[in-house]
Amino acid sequence: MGEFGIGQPVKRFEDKRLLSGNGRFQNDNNLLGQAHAYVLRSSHAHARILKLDLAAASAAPGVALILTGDDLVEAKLGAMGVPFQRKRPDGSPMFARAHLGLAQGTVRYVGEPIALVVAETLAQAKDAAELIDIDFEALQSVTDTADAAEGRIAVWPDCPDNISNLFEAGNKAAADAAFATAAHVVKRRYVISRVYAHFMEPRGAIGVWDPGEDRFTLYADVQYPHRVRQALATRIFKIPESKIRVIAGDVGGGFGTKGWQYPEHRLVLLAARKLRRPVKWTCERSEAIQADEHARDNVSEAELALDQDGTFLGLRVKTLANVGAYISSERNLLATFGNVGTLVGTYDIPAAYVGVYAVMANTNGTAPYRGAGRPEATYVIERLIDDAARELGFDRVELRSKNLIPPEKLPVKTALGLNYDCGDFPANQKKALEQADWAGFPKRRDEAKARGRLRGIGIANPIEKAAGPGQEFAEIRFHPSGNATLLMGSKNQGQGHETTFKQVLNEKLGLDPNVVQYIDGDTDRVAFGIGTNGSRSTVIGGSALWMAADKVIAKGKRIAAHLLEAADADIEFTDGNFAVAGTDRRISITDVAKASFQAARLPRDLEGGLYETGTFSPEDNTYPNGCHVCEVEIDPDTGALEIVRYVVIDDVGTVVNPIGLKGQIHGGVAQGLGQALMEEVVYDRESGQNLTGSFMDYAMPRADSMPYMEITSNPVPTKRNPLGAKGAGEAGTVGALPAIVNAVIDALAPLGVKSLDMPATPQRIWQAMRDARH
Ligand code: MCN
Repeated sequence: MGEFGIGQPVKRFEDKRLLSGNGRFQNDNNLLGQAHAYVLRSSHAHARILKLDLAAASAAPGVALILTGDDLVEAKLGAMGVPFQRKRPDGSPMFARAHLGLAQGTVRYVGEPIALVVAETLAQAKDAAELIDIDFEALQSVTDTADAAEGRIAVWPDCPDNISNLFEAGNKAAADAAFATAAHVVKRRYVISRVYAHFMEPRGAIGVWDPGEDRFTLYADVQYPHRVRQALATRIFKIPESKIRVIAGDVGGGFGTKGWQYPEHRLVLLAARKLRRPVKWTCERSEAIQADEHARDNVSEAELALDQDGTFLGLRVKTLANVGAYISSERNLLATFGNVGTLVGTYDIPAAYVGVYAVMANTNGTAPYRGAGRPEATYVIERLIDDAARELGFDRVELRSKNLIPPEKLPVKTALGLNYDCGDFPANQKKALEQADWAGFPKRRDEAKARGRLRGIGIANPIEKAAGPGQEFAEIRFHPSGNATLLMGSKNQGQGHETTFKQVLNEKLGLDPNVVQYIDGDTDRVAFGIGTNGSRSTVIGGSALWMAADKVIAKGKRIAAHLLEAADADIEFTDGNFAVAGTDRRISITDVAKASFQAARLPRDLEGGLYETGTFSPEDNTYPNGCHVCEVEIDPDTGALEIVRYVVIDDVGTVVNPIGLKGQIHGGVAQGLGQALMEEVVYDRESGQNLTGSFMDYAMPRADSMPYMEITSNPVPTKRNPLGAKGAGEAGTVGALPAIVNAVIDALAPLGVKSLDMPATPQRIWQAMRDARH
C-alpha cells in the first residue's frame, strides 16, 4: 500500500536516531548508585585451582563484593542445562556438563570466569582482581577438534573420548546401498574454521534488585529478552518469572552468538541482591573473545556417490563438531545438529546419511552464528560437487544443472527429512550465470593471465531452513486519540525491525508509520516473545502482526457498522478506511479507534478499546534459496586476493523491504567472506592459549575487503505464512562461504592446487601454490 507498504524500498525509520548518536545501547545505561564489576578469567586452558585466596583483594580500596563459584553454590543457583537427551556412539546417554557461572575447582578453557569483583569503580575492581591469590595446577589441554576426537587428552575425566553425543540424520542403509552400486565415489575432508562474531558493541549487563518488590531487573543486550527472563527465573534463580524484568535497548549486533543466557547475567543480579545496589558489567573488546561463545569449528568427511553420467545417488557425511569445554545449554548443540538437513542442498540426492559427533575440547563453547549450521552444510555439499566435477571430468555447472531439484518436483521431502515447499533452483542458477557472464569467463581469465594474474570463478546454490516452527508475538495498541503503538516480541539487533514491521502494519491497516510508536525488548511492556534468530522475525513476527491486524479489522468493522448505521457484513476495509460497500459512506481507522474508547459510540454488546494481539507459529520451515557467483583474482607472487565480481540471486519469497533485504544479504556475504578469506580463532596447540585475542591477530573484513555486489531477487512466495515471506537474515552467509572458496580453488587449479582450507589468506594461497609446484 502506497509508499510504506510491503515491497516498498522504505528507508529505515530507526536510522535517524541511530545515525545521529541517539541510540541507547547497553553501555549507555547508567543507574544511580551503581557499582562496577570485573570478571577474573582463567589464564589456563585446563588447570586445577589449588588455592583461591580473596583476603588481599577483599581489603583493596573500593571493593564491595567478590563472588566465586562457592557463592553460586551457596545461593543455590541452578545451571542452564540441556532439556533433551541424546546418545553417545556406544548408545550410552549423552555427556553434557553445564557451567554454573563461575569455576568449580577446575578451569577448562582460557577465559572461563573464576570470580566477579565488584567495586566503586571499574579500575578498583580490576586492581583488586589482580590481588586475588590463585594457584593453578596446570593440566594438559586439547583445543583442536580432530585432536580432541582422538581422545588422548580428556576435557572431563568422566568422558575420556571427549565425545558428548552422536546425532544422526537420514537413512544409513539406503545410503550404503547407493554407494555400493555407484559408478563413482568422491571423498573429501573439509575443515570449517572457528570464528567469533565480534559484535560492534561487546556484551554488557546491569543487575538491579528492588528490595521492596523482591524483584530483579536485568538490562542486557540480549537477542531474546523473554527467553532470558524465563531461563533466569526457571533454571537459574528458580523464582517466578514475574520476579524478573529484562530490558534490552538497542543491540549493537547479535548474529546469534549474543543470543541467550551468559553467566554474567546471573552474576550481576546476584551481586545486586547482595549489595542492594545496581551492579554494572561491560565486556571489553579484548575480553570478548574469551568471554563469549564462538562458532563453526567442524571437520567433515564427505562422500558423494554418482552414476556413470553424473547423476547423484547418495551422500554420506561424518562431521566432528567442536562444542567446547561445557555444554551449558541447548544453544551449544544447536548449530551442530539443527541444520544438517540442508547438507543435500538444492539437489536431488535420493539417499543420505549424516553423523555429527559433538566433540568437547578446552575451548569456548560454540553456538549459533549467522547461519547456524547451514553455511557449514552448504560449504560441504557445494565444495564436494566442485571436487567431484574436477575429479571425474564433468563441467561443474552442468553437474549442478543435472542434479538440481526442478520446481515441478516441489514440494519434496529430502533424504535428510526436510520438506522443501517451493522455489525455482534452476532459474536462480540460470539468472546468476547470466548476470555474472559466466560464459565470458574464459576470456576474462585469459586476459587476467596476460596481466600476470590468476582468475577464478565459483558458484554455489544455497538453501537453508529458516523461520521454523515456534511462536512469535505482536500487539497493536490504539490510543484514545486514534494513533497506535506497535509492540513486537522479537528483538531487533540491527535488522531494521521497526521499519519492516511498520511496513506490514501500514500494508494491513494503512497507518502512517511516522506516528506509530515502536516498542520491543522489554518483558514488562511486551507480553511475550521468543526472539530474533533463525531468520524468523519477518516471517513469524510479521505473521503474528498480520493476525493482530486482522483482529483490528474485524472489530473495527463492527464499530464502523454501528457508526455508519449499516450491517456488519456490508462493511469493507481498504486503504485504512471502513466503508459501506457500494456507497461513499466511510470512516477512517483513526476515527474508529477514537470511537472505540467512547462507550456511547459503541454497540452495547461490544467491549470498548482497540488493542489486539497475534501469536503465530508456522507449521513448517521456510526454505530461502538462491545462487551466488564469485569471481576472484590472485597475485601469484604474493597470494593476495581480490574479489572482482559478486552476484547473488536470492529467493526469500515476498520481499518486505528491498533495501533492508539487500542490506541483510550484503552483511551476510560480508560475514561469509570474512570466514572464507581471513577470520579465524586460533589456539596454541600446546598451551591452549587463544592466539587471536585482538584485532591485531584476528582479521576482520573491512569496507575495502568487500566487492560491489549485484543482488537480484527471484521471489517464489511460500504458502507457509500469510506474508509469503521466507527468512533472509542469514542467506548471504550461507551462500558466500562455498562460492568464495570455490572461486579461489578454481583460480589455483591450473597450478595443480586441488584443495585449500579456509581462511584462504594470502599466506595459505601462496603456500598452496608453492606446495603444488614442488
Ligand atoms: N526481509 C525482507 N523480506 C523478507 C525477509 C526479510 O525484506 N522476506 C528484510 C527485512 O528488512 C527484515 C530483514 O530482512 O527486517 C531481516 O529479516 P529476517 O530474515 O526475518 O531476520 P531476523 O530479523 O529474524 O534477523 C535474524 C537474522 C539472524 S538469525 C542473524 S544471525 C543476523 C541477521 O539476522 N544477525 C544480525 N542479520 C543481522 N543484521 C544485523 N545488523 N545485526 C545482526 O546481529
